[in-house]
Amino acid sequence: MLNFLDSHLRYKSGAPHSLRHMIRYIARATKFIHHAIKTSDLGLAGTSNLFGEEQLSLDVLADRIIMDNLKVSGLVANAISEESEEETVFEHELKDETYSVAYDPLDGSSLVDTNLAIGSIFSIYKSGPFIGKTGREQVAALYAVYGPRTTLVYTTGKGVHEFTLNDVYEYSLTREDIKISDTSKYFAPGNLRAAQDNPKYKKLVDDWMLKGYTLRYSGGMVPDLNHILLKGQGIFTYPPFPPKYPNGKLRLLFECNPFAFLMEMAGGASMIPAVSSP
Ligand code: AFP
Repeated sequence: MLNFLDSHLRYKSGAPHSLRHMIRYIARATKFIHHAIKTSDLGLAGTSNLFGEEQLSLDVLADRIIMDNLKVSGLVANAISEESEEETVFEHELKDETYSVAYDPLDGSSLVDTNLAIGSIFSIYKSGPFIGKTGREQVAALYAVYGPRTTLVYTTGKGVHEFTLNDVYEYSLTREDIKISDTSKYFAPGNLRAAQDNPKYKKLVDDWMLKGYTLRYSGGMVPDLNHILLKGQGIFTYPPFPPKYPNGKLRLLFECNPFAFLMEMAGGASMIPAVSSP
């Protein structure tokens, strides 16, 4: 019985009713996105379907699916998507405890046309303005990976747990209490070209190669970090690359905070530079 997301949330997450309910709506959204990825004919922006109607690109579609689900949950006061970056404040009557949700609807969307794994990332706070919030204030973080299988990994601060979408569209527990060890043999060096201009980064990468670490890098943060989490070891980096990304490319609110929370809850460590993209 505890094998499904609903019951796991209820009996193992330690989360209040309102948060559990909201996570269920997020999981619901990821099922629609899974379906859209499997069935859409790529959905490249500006293309039209058989009936001549313009198609939404997958990232825009994913964004709408998530925003709609957050809205109907009735538990979200405000939400912000990496896709729009305009905060949406929900005006409906909020009765229970409410939340603020920051999300990246389809991270790695540039990989869609080549059929590499992609994902959605969610960072959840007690409701309030996003400005001034720190990652430490998150009450939950989760992500979905759309790969050969669709999986969902969540934490509410009590362990990190993985669920796999089965053929009747239920998330069923595949790994409970995922842990990361202190040692590593994998490295995922994002933005490797920065090593050309950054001697410290070059030294680090050389050191990993000299130690015989195995490279595991797809160019999608979600599957790359998911690999580290599920193998229980690994290092992921994404250093700055001026002038294009003087503070690195990854976004603190949408990508770094939720993954830092998940990694730390699994016993790993995260380091986010003091100055990072908002
Ligand atoms: P997209 O969503 O624009 O494809 O970016 C994905 C991503 O933010 C992250 O998933 C990767 O770690 C990173 O970009 C890779 O970026 P570069 O290929 O530009 O280094």
